[in-house]
Amino acid sequence: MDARAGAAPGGAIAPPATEIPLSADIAAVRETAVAVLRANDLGDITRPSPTLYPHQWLWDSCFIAIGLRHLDPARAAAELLSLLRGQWPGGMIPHVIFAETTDYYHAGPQRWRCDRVCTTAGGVQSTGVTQPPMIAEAAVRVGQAMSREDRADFYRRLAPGLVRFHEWLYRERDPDDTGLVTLVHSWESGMDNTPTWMEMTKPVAPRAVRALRRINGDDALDALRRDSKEVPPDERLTSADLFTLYRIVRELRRSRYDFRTIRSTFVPLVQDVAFNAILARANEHLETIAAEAGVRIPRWLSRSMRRTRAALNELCSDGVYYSRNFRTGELLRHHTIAGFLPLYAGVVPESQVDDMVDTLMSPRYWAQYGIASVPTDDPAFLPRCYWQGPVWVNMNWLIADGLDRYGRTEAAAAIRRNTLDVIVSSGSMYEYYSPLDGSGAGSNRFSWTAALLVDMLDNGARPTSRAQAAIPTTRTPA
Ligand code: 9WN
Repeated sequence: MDARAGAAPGGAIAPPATEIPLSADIAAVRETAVAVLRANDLGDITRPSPTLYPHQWLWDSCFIAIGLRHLDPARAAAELLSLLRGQWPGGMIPHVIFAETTDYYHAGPQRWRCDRVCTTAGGVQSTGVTQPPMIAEAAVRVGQAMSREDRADFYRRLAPGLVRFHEWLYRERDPDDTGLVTLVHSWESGMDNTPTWMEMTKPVAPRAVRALRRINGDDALDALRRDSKEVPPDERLTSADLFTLYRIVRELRRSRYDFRTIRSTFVPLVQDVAFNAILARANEHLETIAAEAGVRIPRWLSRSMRRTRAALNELCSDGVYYSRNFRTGELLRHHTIAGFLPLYAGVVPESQVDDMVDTLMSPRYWAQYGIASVPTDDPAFLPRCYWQGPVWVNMNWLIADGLDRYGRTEAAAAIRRNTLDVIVSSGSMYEYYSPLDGSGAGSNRFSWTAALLVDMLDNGARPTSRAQAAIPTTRTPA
């Protein structure tokens, strides 16, 4: 059942910030956020963080554009249009488009070698997989901040590539017309080491990793990785998991990044619930953008897009949404933040919404600071480890947006307030935060945290006075 009829219309910009003045302290935190965005700006792309992530990431650029629209709508539009530079002739928009920099990234072009094995954008280096299709959402938000003429021009430039991207998603990744697209790597989900994906990848660990695991010697691998120089290793995924992800990239490369070939390999294949929920919402926005730009959506694509909404509800069991193993059809029964994204898609039946909100607001997900990416009572919960427990600002933003459209505006406001509290009391733009004590973790000076903070503040959300009192006097410089 589709609950959209009962949901409030989405996408409108909330009351302008000018209506609710910022206190000096909050204005200073906003300035820190703006400085982070400026420092990470490489021209028409923004890197997610200055050290750990020196290139352009697909969904990062979308969240970044959502914040940048308040500062400079034209620059925000450029951020999204620049994603098309990396679009492959078949339509895929890669998860990372490599910038011309010698800065180190642990999964750089040499791991993918896309140019050598298939036809890519040419002249632009990228990875061979994609990431959650947030472009249409970001484009609509940016469009709202533009004049009618500028928006029409922006949409005309974006729409043809965006339609081709959605065509690729269905043609390449849903060849059986299930309505759900299938992911071939956890990096495509954006939630790299979430327990769901780790359950799927563990069995295909490289032989050496499995051997070391048997003798509890996986720590030996730590010396071989370089992504944990900026961030303590226990805030990132384990070395064993990381080397497994590298192995999967190798296999994808051998398959020339072609789904029909990948299907016959050992690569784990997942119909990821969060990715498909984001796609369902993106499809709605794509229709708006295409109509305004005068670009036709092929009939077959419209049919596939419609199927996604219904298919998402096949992923629900006893009121909980899960991802599904594409090969076996089994639900991957891990409770994680991904299971709440159907609220963002607007596909949760009205009768189920309050139960889901109660779960979100319960101490399982909402400890001191919500929302934990893995429930705090789950054996896999680690408060500062990446996608295995920390609060992520983009997840909170998406869920709050969905709740608004369901008319659960108080819950949405509580999530935004709480998100602002956690950022503001740290005083810095961390990649993620512990739900237990609000301490920042992962990379600092992280762009989407900064951008979404600006977006929430400029749309009128405010932290509590408790958080303002906790603002540190010394902040990490941008
Ligand atoms: C791999 C850039 C990206 C985010 C992902 C996050 C992390 C990359 C990594 O950083 O993943 O794509 O090297 O760890 O998990 O969501 O897009 O910020």
